[in-house]
Amino acid sequence: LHTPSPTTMALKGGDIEQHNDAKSCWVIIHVFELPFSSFFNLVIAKNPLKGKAYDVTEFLPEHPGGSKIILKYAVSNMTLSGQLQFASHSHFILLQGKDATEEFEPIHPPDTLDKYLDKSKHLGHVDMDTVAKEVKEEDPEEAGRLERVDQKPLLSQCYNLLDFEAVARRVMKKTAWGYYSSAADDEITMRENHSAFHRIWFRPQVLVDVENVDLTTTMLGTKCSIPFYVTATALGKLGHPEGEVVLTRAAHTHDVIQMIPTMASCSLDEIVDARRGDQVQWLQLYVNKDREITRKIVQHAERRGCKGLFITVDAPQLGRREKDMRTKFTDKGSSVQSGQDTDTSQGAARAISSFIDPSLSWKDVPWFKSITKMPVILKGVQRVEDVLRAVHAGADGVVLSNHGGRQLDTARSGIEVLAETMPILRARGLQDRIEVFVDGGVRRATDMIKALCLGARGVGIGRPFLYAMGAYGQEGVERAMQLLKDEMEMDMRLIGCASVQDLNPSLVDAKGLFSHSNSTPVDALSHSVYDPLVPPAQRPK
Ligand code: 173
Repeated sequence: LHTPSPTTMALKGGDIEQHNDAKSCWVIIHVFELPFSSFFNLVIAKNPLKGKAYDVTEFLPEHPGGSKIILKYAVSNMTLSGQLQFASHSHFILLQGKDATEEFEPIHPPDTLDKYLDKSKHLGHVDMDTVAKEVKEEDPEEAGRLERVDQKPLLSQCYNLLDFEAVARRVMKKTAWGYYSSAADDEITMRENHSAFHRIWFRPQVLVDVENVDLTTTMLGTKCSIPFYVTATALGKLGHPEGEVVLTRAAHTHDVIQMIPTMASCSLDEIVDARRGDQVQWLQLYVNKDREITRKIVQHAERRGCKGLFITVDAPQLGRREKDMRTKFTDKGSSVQSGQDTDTSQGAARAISSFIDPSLSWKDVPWFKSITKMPVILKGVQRVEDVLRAVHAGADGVVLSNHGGRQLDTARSGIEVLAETMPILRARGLQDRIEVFVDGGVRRATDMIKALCLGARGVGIGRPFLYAMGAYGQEGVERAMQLLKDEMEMDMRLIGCASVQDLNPSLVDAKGLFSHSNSTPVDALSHSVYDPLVPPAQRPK
């Protein structure tokens, strides 16, 4: 078996097939462009795919999803698409066979393999006509889903952000819904995030001239049309074949800021390239155990124009999301490498999160400040003590967040932490030293306004835009944003404020916010497992 020179040889499928075990494993990666607004299966049928082969033998043991899954595809002759990403020891690869596209493309931005796999492992192009075709298995649930897609409500029938969630639940692929909608353990924090807003009541002021209402504000020095930003959410291509760039385009339409996730399906460059005009983006950062990788990501993002660095600090380990675990990426028991476990049991996110450094600590904050001029914001702060620490560590901001309820279940809502934080910052004269953001559970403009009244600069919104994107694409996201603007304009009039600067704590009653004794969500899990005593139909005589 020879190693062909990358430049001169077009490999044949047969060449690759021989390298199908842990001793020598070659894979074929398809690189192809997705035409605008097509779906995977159509795209694959229409576009002749171009293959590139890689030798991933040495990488097998490092693959966060286990080596078995790679070998499975190597053996079954399916093509793989991979991408090395920010994993432990420099990279991870994921695969994309013809029928694995939907499962694996979301996890692998298109530039990763070329970027991170040593050039000597790039074997060259493959003549795809010589590669055996894999017959796609029928997914028994797909027909039903397509029917629901056909029957989904008109976009104009969606009147609020929760409507998109209801539609998305019916029309999204199960893996996408499982991954996006899941949260940690009993999902109590996720529900609390939204219901906490219901424990805040307005104290509107009357007889204020609100003919013209100004919703604009600035966040980290950037002017934007309304005080929310699209927060970072991973794996955008699970919900839409084009992924995060759809959010970029909608954010441009509405002049709102987008936070780019480390774990995007699109590459950072693709998301940056999708920017128009003076549109502003921030970078959300997962810190790699290998700080050189992190430094490269940060400095690359800065060179490409990102205007803020949001370091996620609430995820030294990813929370258990059981819904996601149940709709995990399946490696249906191939046994090509006996003795080596494939850890696909933990759901989409956990399988690919092993690169995150659990040793990240306050000691690291100065280093981040030293490698970038972007403002540094800590995302996922959950108590006032840590807000104060962030100020003293020189952070430019914090996001009071519990990661959409996806990390520590029964952690408090961001809005509650905000109400705890701001009076103390004010008492110490620190309120202008940092910008305070909140995310989690924002579904209505009233939620956003409450956060602003309590002192937030802006709020992050994540899932609702994914649902809007999954259900209706870019138009859906744009409508979701428009609905928030419409709601906010009306709410501002009704509370008696003509501009965002006028929002202040006297306009809300948040006394009940700290009470955790009511509104505990029904513990659905234990309810449905518990079999109550059923009285006999007829009492024995
Ligand atoms: O919440 C998440 O799912 C998340 O943040 C994540 C982290 C690492 C990989 C994928 C997703």
